Amino acid sequence: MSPALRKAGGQRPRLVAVSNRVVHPRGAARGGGLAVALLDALRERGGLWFGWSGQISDQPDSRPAVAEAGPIRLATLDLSQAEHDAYYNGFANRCLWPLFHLRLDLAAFDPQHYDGYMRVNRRLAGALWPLLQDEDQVWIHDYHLLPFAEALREQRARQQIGFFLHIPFPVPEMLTALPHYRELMRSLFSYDLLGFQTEDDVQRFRDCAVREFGAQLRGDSVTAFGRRLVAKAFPIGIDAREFAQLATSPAARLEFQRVRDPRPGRTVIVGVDRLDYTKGIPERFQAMERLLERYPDTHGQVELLQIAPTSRGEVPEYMAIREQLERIAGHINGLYAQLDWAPIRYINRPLGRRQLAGIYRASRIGLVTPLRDGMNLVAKEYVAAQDPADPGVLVLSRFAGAAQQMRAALIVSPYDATAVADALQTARYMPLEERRNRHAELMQGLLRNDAGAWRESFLDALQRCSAPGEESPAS
Ligand code: GDG
Repeated sequence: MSPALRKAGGQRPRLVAVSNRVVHPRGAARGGGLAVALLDALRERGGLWFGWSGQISDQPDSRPAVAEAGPIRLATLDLSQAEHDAYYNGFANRCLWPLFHLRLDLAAFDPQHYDGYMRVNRRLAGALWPLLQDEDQVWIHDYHLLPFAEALREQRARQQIGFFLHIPFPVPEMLTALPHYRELMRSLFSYDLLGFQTEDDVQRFRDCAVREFGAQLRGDSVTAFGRRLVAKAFPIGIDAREFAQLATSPAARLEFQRVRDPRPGRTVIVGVDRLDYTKGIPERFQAMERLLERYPDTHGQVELLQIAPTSRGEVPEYMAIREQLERIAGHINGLYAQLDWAPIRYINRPLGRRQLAGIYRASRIGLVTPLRDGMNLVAKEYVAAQDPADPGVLVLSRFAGAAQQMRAALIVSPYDATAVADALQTARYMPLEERRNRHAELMQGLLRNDAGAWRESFLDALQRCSAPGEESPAS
C-alpha cells in the first residue's frame, strides 16, 4: 500500500478473498502461485478466505465450515454433485473457459449449466454475506465467480468489491456469441474495480462495454448500467526470490542431477503445463518433430521433457487431448528414437514444486507455447529458477500475457512449427553472454513485478475506489 494511502485510510482494512477453491496453508505449495500470493496477503493483514472446500457431498450444509490458521480464517462450503457438474465442469469449464480462450468450437452452451452457475454464485454469496464486516475489502477471483458481486449486492452489500480475471478477456465478437453475455456483462458492473492481466484485455473489455452497452469512458473508469467502475491491468507475478531459492534447495538439486546431462551438446527442453488444450502441447510436439526434420544434429542430442498433469479430467475435451498427445508422442518417438535416446519424455503426473524448480534449472531451454493464456506463470518460474552465471533460454508464445512483459525471451507463434524449431536451434547455440544479458533483463522484470507488487497494487487501487476524501469512481 502506498504511504499516502496508508495515511489517508489509516489502518488497513480486513481482506476477504473469494476464489473457487480455498487452499489450506498446509497445502499451499501444491496450490501454486495464486494460493501463495493470497495467503501472504491474508497473513499480512489478517483476513478471511472463502470458497468451495473441494468436497462434493450429498446434502451440502448451507453454512460454511470455518477453520482458523493463525491470523487467517478459512470458510468453505461443499457442493452437491449436480452443482459441481453445472457450475464447475459445465458453465465455467465447458463454456466460459473455451470461449474466453477463443475456442468457440469447443464451447458448450447449455442453459442448465448457466442456471446452475448462477445458483451456485448466489448460494456462495448468500453464505459469505453474514461473515462480512462493513469495512472489509472484498477481492473475488476468476471466471467461476463473474456474477458474485451482483449476488452480494442483492444482499445489500456495500463494501468495496474488486475482481481479478486470471484468464484473457475475449474480443466482443466472441463474447457476444454467449447467449447470456448481457447478464454477465451487467453483473460485472457491480464491482468497483476490475483487474485484468494485460492492457489488451482491458482494451477488449472497454471495447465490448462501449460497442454493446454504450458505456462512457473517462480515464480508467467505465460507466454503464448506471454504475461506474475502474478497469485496469495488474499483470500477476511470482515470488521470484523465493522461487530462485527453491531451485537450489536440496530436493531441487537432486532433481537437477537427474535431468542435467553433462555431455556436450546434450540439451533438455522443458515444458510444464496443466494438461489443457489452450497450452498448445500438441503444437509443441509438432515443433519438436520439425526441429528433428530440419536439424539432424539434434538427433540423439535434444530431448523435450514434457510434464503435463491431468486437469479437469471429467470434461470430455480434456480426455481427448490426453489421447491426442499420447498418439503424437508415440509417433515421433517411433520415428526418431535410438536405443539409448528418445526425443520426447512425457510425464502425465504432477510433480512437487521443489522437483519442478530443479528440473527448470537443469533444462537448457524452457518452451512455453500456449495458444492463448492470461499470463502463464511457468514462463516466470523457469526464468527465476535459472543459474544467473549459466542460464537457460526461454522460448515463449506471443499469445501468453507474459510475452507483453518478457520481451527478452525468444518470442514465437505457437502455430508456426518452423519458427518454433528455428528458435529452439537459436537457443541451443546462443552464446553465454547473450544468455546472461537476456536472463538479467527478464529477472529484473520478475523482481520488480513480483507477487507482492501485484496484490499490493490491486488492493491499493481498490482502496482508492473508496478512500474517504479521494476521488471515488462513482464521483
Ligand atoms: C491461470 C491462467 C495465469 C503445473 N504442473 C505442475 C505444477 N504446475 C504449476 C506451475 C504453475 C501453475 O501450475 C500453472 O500456472 P499457469 O499460469 O501456467 O497456468 P493456469 O493454471 O492455466 O493458471 C494463467 C494464472 O491463472 C495466474 O493468474 O497465469 O494464464 O490460465 O505455477 O508451476 N505444480 C506442481 N506440479 C506440477 O506437476 N507442483
